[in-house]
Amino acid sequence: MLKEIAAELGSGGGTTVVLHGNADPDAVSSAFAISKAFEDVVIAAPGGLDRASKVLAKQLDIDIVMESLPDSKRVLVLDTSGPDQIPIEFDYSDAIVVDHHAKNRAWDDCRLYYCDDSKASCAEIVYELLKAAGKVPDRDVSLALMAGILTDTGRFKFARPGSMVTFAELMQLHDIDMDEAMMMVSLETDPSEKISQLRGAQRLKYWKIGRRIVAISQGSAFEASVCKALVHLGADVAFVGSQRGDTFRISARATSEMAREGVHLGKLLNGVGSETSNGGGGHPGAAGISGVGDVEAMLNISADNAIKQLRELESSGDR
Ligand SMILES: [Mn+2]
Repeated sequence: MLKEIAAELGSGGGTTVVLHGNADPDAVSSAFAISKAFEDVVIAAPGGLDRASKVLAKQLDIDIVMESLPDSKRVLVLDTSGPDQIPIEFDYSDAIVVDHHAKNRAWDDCRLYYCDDSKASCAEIVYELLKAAGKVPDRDVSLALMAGILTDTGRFKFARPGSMVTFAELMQLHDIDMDEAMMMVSLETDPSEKISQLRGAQRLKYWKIGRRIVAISQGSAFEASVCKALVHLGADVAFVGSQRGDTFRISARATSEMAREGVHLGKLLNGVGSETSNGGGGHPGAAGISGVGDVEAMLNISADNAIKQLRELESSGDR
């Protein structure tokens, strides 16, 4: 079907590429590749771009229409799992949809629906589409597609063999180094966020349980980001909280190794929440709790619970 889509895009008359809301680098790079490979293509992101995409679009000079859909002969929807991901009304019965998320019946009525959910990114499919059209991506397009693959695979953490093969081919095509591709997707942290991280480190308290370290800290903002910073510094489990009036908010993070060993911060904070009649929960490695109370007391209760769990893990590991 990619050959058919390539032929259609190459048949003239103009194409509007439509992207999902808060479009990510995978969506933007896929659209950019199409716009360079075929004539008369306009990229529309009616739901705006995310922060990484804004940087990418600026670096590579990608023109994107934000508000309405321009009038074109055909519409190509990229990287969008369903019509509800596009925050404007439009008639998609005549649209071509190319996606890599789980197949969605909501797209059944469109003209052509190509969905390859074995691909980790839309960029990989678009690269195949370019090949089907006999087009070779230029250096900028290659860099963009690499950025798309990097973001959608969580920098290869969730990559599949195909992602690596495509990425390697793109690297070779124009002699692009890994660090240049990485640069495309590394965002500068806001100075105020950096300061919160530094302050968090300054106010840090920690406990050592066997080989593991539990850390807590208090701040006024960016709790989740400070948590991640503390884990980078060496904590295996970190809780960071802030107080606003009589309410508090706590973020928690654990290394993926801790989560694999059985630590579940979501359950832990849920327990802390029911102990103190507050709401807490989340995932094994990332969780949060908020409510009325004293943040310092809540941080200590959370740390106590984590320390207990780690002691249990230690002793079961000894056996
Ligand atoms: Mn994607």
